[in-house]
Amino acid sequence: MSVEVERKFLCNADTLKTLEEIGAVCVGQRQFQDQYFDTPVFDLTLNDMWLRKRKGCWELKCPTTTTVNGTEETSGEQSKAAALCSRYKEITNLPDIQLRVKEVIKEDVDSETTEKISSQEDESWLGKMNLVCFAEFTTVRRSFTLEEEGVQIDLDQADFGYHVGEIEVLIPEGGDVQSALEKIERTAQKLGLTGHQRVEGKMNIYLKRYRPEHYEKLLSAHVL
Ligand code: V4E
Repeated sequence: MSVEVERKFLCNADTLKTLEEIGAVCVGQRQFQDQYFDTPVFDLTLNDMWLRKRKGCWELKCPTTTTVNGTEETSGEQSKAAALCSRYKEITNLPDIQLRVKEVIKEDVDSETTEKISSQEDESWLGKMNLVCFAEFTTVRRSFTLEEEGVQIDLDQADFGYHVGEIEVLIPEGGDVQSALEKIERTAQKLGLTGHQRVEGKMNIYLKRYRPEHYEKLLSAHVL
């Protein structure tokens, strides 16, 4: 299981030129559709858990407790640079996803649902866990690497008209978060990013625009 440490940034007309100037190498462009699922009362997202289907594969992004310099972090203690970054564990094994989801949702799910149903194609488990799609959009992503830092930089264009960049480092669970944060901070400086505000992700904008009730609930719960 890996942990994704990432910082989002706003792109501008110079972003591509700057990436070239700092030696970032374009490693490709791809397009994917994401479908996000939750219960009608938002059991998953209120716990900051994000279940999605991307390119036919299930993924669950959930919060992770990370340690920096051997000490468990609490939100008030983060450095300014760390506060601009998010950290999520990514689970991609469907039976593990189903178990985790079952732990969180309040529906009474019989054990057969998670024992028997684990094929990527069979989606009947969604209904049994009362999961419905709440967001669906397509992203065109251009990816770059900055080899000297070991970071990936993605430029995303979502089909609902939002453009956002992210600098990301993947580490194993329990891996060196401090080093990942430093790589991201150095890359941000090379890109000339000066803002000290967290930049909104695609989902923030999507929910604000198309699912305002869901968005307000997540804001009130301090998930977004
Ligand atoms: C909304 C959200 C999550 C789902 C979407 O994650 P995100 O990283 O924005 O999507 P994407 O397409 O870039 O995924 P990738 O391909 O990198 O895996 S996961 C966590 N959240 C909440 C959240 C937050 N609280 N703050 C910020 C800045 N971003 C996301």
